[in-house]
Amino acid sequence: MVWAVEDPPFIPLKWTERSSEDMLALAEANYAELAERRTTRHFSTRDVPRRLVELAILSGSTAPNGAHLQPWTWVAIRNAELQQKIREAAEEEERKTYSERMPEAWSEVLAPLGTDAVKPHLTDAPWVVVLFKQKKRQRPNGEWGPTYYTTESCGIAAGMFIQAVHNMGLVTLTHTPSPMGFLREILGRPKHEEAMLVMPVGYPADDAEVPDIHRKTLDEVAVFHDEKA
Ligand code: IYR
Repeated sequence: MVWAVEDPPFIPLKWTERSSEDMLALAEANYAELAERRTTRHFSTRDVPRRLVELAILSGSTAPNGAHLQPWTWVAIRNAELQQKIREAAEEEERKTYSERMPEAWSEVLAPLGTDAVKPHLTDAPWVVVLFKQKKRQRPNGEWGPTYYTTESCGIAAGMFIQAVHNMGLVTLTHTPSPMGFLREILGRPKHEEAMLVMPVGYPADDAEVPDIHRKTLDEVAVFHDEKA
């Protein structure tokens, strides 16, 4: 059976033209807001309403993605027991990573970030959101097929989630315990889902700090071939 739609339904794009002044002002304001975002490892235990986390997940899920398969599952956890379990498992892996698995080329670039195997954010933050990428999908005929550009899709979704969290006045941290197989087990996810990012969400601790590091300049990150106009 062929499921391709011969003549898929299209609807008009909703789009409103903005003045050049408005565009520039919005672009500047958006950049200024994003430039203030920092990743901190120091979370307050202060609670965050569930609706805010739902809105961050919905925002992340607006991401463009491969074949519109939306290949993500967000597991949002506000449960002390589960968070403790995840922390213990993550720290066990991280202790091995930091003491045995991490080559010097890696540890030398992590040194300025002050990371180590101790992960208090996993139990301090009121919420921990784990993003799973769905490597397969069930076809209408019941067979399993691949998803496409799965990592790219979930990476974009994570970026939009992070932006949403920042924009609502909270903080998050992209934590990547490695390997992360334990998350599928603890959270009871199916085999075709693979944990990709662990993102505690909450208020920063009163004494939260961030490393004194700086972003590359536009010239360092971009190349323009700007000869048309
Ligand atoms: N996964 C470890 C190590 C780590 C790796 C990178 I690359 C970072 O930018 C930060 C940490 C951890 O989460 O500590």
